[in-house]
Amino acid sequence: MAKRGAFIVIEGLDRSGKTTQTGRLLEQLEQRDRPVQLFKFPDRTTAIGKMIDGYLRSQSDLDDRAIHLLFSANRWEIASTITNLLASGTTVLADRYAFSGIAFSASKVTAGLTYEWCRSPEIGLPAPDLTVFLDIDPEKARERGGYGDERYEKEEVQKRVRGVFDRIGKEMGSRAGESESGGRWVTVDAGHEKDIVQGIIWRLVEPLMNGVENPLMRLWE
Ligand code: NYM
Repeated sequence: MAKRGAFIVIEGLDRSGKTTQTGRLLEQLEQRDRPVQLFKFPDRTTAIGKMIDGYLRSQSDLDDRAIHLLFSANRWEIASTITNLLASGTTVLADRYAFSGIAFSASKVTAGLTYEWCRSPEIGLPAPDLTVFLDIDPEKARERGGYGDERYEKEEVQKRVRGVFDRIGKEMGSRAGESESGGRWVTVDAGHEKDIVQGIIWRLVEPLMNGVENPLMRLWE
């Protein structure tokens, strides 16, 4: 039977170099024979994505639970496309995913959303085979030219977000780096030079390039 495509997620704190690294990885993947498709979350082009975009730019205000569910719905509206692409042998690369959804919402101090509540709407999404988390000390990230103007782009928020990502990583990695239904989670120090980070990511991704034999799992199911 033909192997399915691999599902690779790149997560990271703001200013961790995530966009640069995702772009470089996409280029490397495109040089291979296998088809590859990139998804970026939030996908700001859909109707839901436009609401998210307005919220992130502070053009609109939304209830903390409502925006959390919109971020999640923005993944669910693409979930079946991802599943079908993987089945047809396409490698799928995602710039952020459910883990950002949990980390950013659970970090909102005044909202009081629990980790479990934030995770709940993400349960059942297609599970990545590999998640690379680009970790950077928020102080170092700030020195890289400052945060932008969008919501959450502040050092104290990033510190809390980093704490939640750490929790997710520990939970995912609790079975010797291979969680039952969440795939492999690898934290990479994004404080290194760009080329070094790129090399580390490629070594993790390359073994998945010939496709994956095991069936696609669903997150936390
Ligand atoms: N973000 C992203 C969330 O709060 N929840 C989510 O589910 C996702 C996918 O949106 N600061 C936040 C993290 C970022 C912001 O992401 C936009 P980007 O990668 O800067 O476009």
